Amino acid sequence: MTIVHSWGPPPSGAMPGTTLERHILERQRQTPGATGDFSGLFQQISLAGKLINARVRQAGLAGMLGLTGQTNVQGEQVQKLDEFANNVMIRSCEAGGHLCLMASEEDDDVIKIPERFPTGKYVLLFDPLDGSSNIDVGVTIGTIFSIQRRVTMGRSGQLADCLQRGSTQVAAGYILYGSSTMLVYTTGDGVHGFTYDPSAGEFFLSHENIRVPQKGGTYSLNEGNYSRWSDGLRAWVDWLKQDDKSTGRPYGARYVGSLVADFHRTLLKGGVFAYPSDTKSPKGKLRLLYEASPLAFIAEAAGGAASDGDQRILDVEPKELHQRTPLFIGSREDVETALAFAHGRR
Ligand code: P6P
Repeated sequence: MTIVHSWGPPPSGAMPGTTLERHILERQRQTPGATGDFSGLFQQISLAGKLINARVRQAGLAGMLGLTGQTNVQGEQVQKLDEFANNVMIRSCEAGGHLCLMASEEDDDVIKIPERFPTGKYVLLFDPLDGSSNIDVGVTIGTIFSIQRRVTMGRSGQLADCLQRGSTQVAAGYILYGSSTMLVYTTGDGVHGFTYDPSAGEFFLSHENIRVPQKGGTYSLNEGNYSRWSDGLRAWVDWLKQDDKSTGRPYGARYVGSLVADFHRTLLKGGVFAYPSDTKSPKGKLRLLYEASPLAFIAEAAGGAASDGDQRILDVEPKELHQRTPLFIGSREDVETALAFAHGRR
């Protein structure tokens, strides 16, 4: 990975760094047959990220903390910022003519494009603000998105356009609202990170061609679920904690409890994040289409791995819009070790 120092506080006349817009347009020019549809959609997602970022940074002042009193399709308490982020993603992307359909963690059903707008060839699936339980305590949260190409015909998209395997994604990314605000994305050819400069109102390329280390030194999962895990999984975590310098153990434990934060650290530093199935969540807790699948697309594009415990996340054939999945993701060697224990091969 090349750390590209984005535009700091420039002396007069300093050339700016590479903005997200310039990066996307340069790739559009290098893509035969590109129509600009993807570039246009990406600009709208970037705008949504800037608007959500501004509100997240002022949540406490803008009366945006706390709950709305409603629950979403997941049965989770909807936070005011969740609702705001969901509306911003929808309003920013619905009118551009690039999408035939959207789907959100916050909406039970697919989100149709209003009749007054043209439709296009892409489908956008997203978790508008993941980690919402952390909003009121100032912990990093994030927006996760996945872009698929439609497979149905007609003006409007259909559920089938959403229920596609992760391996067919056109692009995937996330926006991290942390100590800095970053947008990380891939189209499958390299993973690139952009850091937001609020003084310019732009995302600047700061992490070009991110590669996840083949092996790391941290593990990230909620050990509060230890009693609910399989014997193999417990054996794996117990193994990680043993003192054996030759295999880099004990691993360090890192768990934010916000998927985007835990994944971003794993992507940059290596190691493994897991939210396995357990007796409380037999299908896992995380959602396939707009959490595990986009992050798996990024992990693999960066040289890492992502599995549901039995197969690649990107090979899972989705059956339902909000279906959940177990997830092991990160450094290829660490994910393979976790799977070996989970299957009793270690
Ligand atoms: P637990 C946040 O609510 C979330 O959906 C993910 O962001 C995070 O990885 C996970 O749940 C944390 O779940 O059960 O450890 O609190």
